[in-house]
Amino acid sequence: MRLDLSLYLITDPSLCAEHGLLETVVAAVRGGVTVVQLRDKYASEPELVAQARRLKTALAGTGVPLIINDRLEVALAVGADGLHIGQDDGDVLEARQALGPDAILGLSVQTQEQLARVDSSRLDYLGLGPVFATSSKGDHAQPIGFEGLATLAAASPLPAVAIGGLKAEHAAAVRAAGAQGAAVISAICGQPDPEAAARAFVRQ
Ligand code: TZP
Ligand code: MG
Repeated sequence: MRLDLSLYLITDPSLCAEHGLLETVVAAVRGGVTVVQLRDKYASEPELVAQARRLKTALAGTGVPLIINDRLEVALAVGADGLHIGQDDGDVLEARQALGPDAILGLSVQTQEQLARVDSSRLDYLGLGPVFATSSKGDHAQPIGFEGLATLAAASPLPAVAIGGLKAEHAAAVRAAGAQGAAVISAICGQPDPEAAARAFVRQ
């Protein structure tokens, strides 16, 4: 499965609750989402495994990969397409060895120093940001703006998605800064019409 990072949806349990997690994801994929990441900081392993299984079934045949945030054991239990980890979420080498060579493995990068340490032979993509401050992640790092994004993207050894406070109107600026696409929560989850919200990015 070729990795298309152009519109990367990250789920949030409360923001996606309005229409239901599954319904939100299915609608967003109809609207043009190309990657789905299941992210829930507080769900128990059995809860997350059950959610991941439902999403995996819903995404089967769409060509849209299911990536699990942080929880290697969940990704392994459900045979997810991939895993996304942050700087403090464990070791890239260990994750790669556990997942095998074919899984998608992504890493969040906020600074040049982190970028310089990236083990590109074991990763498939990077998440760069936050571009803007956002209430969707309480403990996010200092926003880097489009200038910081462009600097990181230019130095990135891997394809990258931009993240943090991005809306459909930013899609062109994200690409101009050198990222393959935008990773978003609130611009799609919790919107009155998640399908239309996704489509608005694709049209830009
Ligand atoms: N990592 C950096 S910012 C962020 C994450 C998970 C949240 C992005 O959410 P939103 O609503 O698209 O700003
Ligand atoms: Mg994390």
